[in-house]
Amino acid sequence: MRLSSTTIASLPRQVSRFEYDRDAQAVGIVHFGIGAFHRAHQAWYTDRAMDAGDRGWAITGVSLRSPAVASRMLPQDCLYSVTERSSGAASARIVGSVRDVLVAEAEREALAARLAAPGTRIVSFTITEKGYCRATDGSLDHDLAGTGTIYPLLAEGLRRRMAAGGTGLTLLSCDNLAANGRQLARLLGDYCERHDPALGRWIAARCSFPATMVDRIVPATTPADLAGVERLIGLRDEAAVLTERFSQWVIEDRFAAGRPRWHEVGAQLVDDVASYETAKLRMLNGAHSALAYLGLGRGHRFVHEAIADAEILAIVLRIMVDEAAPSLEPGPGQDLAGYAETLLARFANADLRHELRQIAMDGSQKIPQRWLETLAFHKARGNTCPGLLTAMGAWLAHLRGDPALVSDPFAEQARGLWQAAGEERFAEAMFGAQGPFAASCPADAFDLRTITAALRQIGR
Ligand code: CS2
Repeated sequence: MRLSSTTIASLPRQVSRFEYDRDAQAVGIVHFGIGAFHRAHQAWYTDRAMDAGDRGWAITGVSLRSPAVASRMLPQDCLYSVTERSSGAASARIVGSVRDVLVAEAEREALAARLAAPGTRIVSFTITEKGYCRATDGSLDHDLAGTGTIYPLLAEGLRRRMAAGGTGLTLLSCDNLAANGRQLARLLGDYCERHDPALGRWIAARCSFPATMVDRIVPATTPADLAGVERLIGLRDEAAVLTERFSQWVIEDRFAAGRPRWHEVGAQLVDDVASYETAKLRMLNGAHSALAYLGLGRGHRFVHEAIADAEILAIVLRIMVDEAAPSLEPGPGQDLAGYAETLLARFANADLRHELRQIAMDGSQKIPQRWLETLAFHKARGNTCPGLLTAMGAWLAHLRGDPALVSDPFAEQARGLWQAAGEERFAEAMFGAQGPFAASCPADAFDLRTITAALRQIGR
């Protein structure tokens, strides 16, 4: 039997669930990118905030590309379970905050109407790094920012809102970009500048773009996971997500038209998220990408296997503790040594079965904020970063390897650079002063030699 609003009553008592009247909740949030991460994170916080007494923050989820999530969620009345797994134990909660799912291109009209609706007060995003359509220097790539991306869809809906004399709203980026709120404001501003400057002015005057740091490890759900959830909850849930117990959400408290009481269910509302965001990007995500490329290079499949490999552990510790942490300015009460310890324990969670391939995806979009900013910091002070340089070599080995295993919008260009430059000069072609990443951090001769040595060793 499938999970739905009819069958929910038959769930075993140990499966926790919301108690609010779901049908009575108005939609307050439109969320772009209704994938596993959003379902295990922001939608889960919003569900618990409504359960704690807040009202009227139901979510319209938007799929930008495939109708797959809609076809999993709609037959279940958009109900789904979040299962937390650690130390062999699993506990599930049914989440009721998602009201409906729209498939963007097929339902443009409904989406524009929802964005313009007076009840919509927050538009949030988990569209991955590449969803923002940035060129390697970080500017908006106008050729990419067309049909199928957030830009024309937002412009259409917000234009309608503006024309109807509607209020401004909050645009909340929940992706792993440095200063994600500011970047979204800038990129959307650039888009409007070209296509509709009056709308750009309306957005700048009426809307806000708080920065956020989001954190929860959410591996892609597998068929075996779905079978496990079915055993746990007694119902088939095609939209189930599995995650760790840990979860963190730090949000800049600058909302144009109100927000759910997320702070009552564990989110931290602060004046400035920068210190949390940078620590997370450089330490957690930086270590993750290193684990992915070093781990795959050494034949591992999962994060917990890679972190148990002593050689990889040594490099990851170096990156987190000796390279990333000293590049950060901790905020009040932020303990970076403790943070590194917690991260190691989270990476070691074997119940998560987090595939390295999932993290290895889209490296070109991730590496500038995860690695190159740390490298640039140390370079300015005359320090070297052997851990990061080794990881960069591992990334090059990955890009040069079996094309079927490389998923990255930059893959073809990287392959072209590799074919033209050969092993000896591939590092220079990528990270040297003329390379595509020069704006983030041009590597010097020492760096290039170290990266090349790592590439040689890993590629053997
Ligand atoms: C990972 C992140 O796939 C990746 O690149 O590094 O998705 C990571 O699991 C999350 O940011 C954790 O909060």
